[in-house]
Amino acid sequence: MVTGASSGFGRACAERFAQMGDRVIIAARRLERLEQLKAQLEQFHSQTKVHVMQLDVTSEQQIDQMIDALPAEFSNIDILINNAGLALGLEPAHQANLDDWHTMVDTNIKGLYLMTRKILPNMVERKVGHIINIGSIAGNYAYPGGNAYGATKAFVKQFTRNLRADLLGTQIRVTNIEPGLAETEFSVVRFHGDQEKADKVYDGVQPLTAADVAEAVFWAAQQPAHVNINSIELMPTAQTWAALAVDKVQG
Ligand code: NDP
Ligand code: 8X3
Repeated sequence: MVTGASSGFGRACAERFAQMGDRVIIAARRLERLEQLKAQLEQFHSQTKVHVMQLDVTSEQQIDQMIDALPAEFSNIDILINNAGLALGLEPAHQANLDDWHTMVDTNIKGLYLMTRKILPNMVERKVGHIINIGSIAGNYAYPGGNAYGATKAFVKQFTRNLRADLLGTQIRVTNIEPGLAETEFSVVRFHGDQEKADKVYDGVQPLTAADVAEAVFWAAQQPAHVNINSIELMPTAQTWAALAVDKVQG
C-alpha cells in the first residue's frame, strides 16, 4: 500500500512494485489521477492488480472505514509505504503561516501514525510486514525556513526507530527513507501553486528523480527477511552541506 500515490515518489513506488506483478493499493485524495494510474499500472505485468483508495490520511474515520472495507485479496498488507506528505512555505518561523504548520503536522505526523497504527496489528498477527516511511534530510539537518516541516520529518525518523524497538520479535521490519532535493510536485505545493518559484529550486541542478527514491524503497523491501534496513539517506550529487551560519558583529 502506497499513500500519496497520485504524484511524485508515491506514484513511482506504485510503478516499481507494479512492474513486479504485485498487488498494489494506491491511496491519495485526487481520485481521477488514481484511476488513470491504475489503468497504467495494470499494463505493466499480467499479474498486477490495483486497488484505488480515495483517502485523506489526516482523517482517522476515513482510514478506519477504508482499510476495514478492503476486498479480501488486498486486506493483508505486506508493505505499507507511508509517503503522503508535504511542505508548506519557506518563511522564517516568526512569519510562517500557522495553518501551514497545522496541515504539515496533521499530514506528515498524524497521517503517518494513524496509517501505521491501523495496519500494524494485522502485520504483527501474521508476522509479516514492512513499514517504509518517507522521511527527509530535513529531519536530519536544520535549514532556514525548514522549521515545522523539518520537525515533522524528525518525528518520522524517531517514530521509525521507536517502532523497531517495539516490534522486536515480531518479524516486522521498519525503514526510514531520507531523500534530499528531488523534483516532484513538492515545491509547487510548498509555494502554494507558484510554478515559476518551484522551477527555480531545480534550476541548474540535477536533482533526484522520483524513480531514484522509488528504487531505494524497492531495494529496502527486497532484502531478505532477516535484514532490516533502518534508514537510507540519499541526496543528489549536486547537493551537500554548507558551513554553519554565524551572525558577526559589524564594524
Ligand atoms: P508530491 O507533491 O509530488 O506528492 C505528494 C503526495 O502526497 C501526493 O500524491 C498527494 O496526493 C499526497 N498527499 C498530500 N496530502 C495528503 C493527504 N492529506 N492525504 C493523502 N495524500 C496526501 O511530493 P513528493 O512525492 O516529493 O513527496 C512525497 C513525500 O516525500 C512527502 O512526505 C515529502 O515530504 C517527502 N520528501 C520529498 C522530497 C522532495 O524533495 N521532493 C525530499 C524528501 C522527502 P493528493 O494531493 O492527491 O492527496
Ligand atoms: C524535502 C527536502 O531539503 O527541501 O524534504 O527539505 S528539503
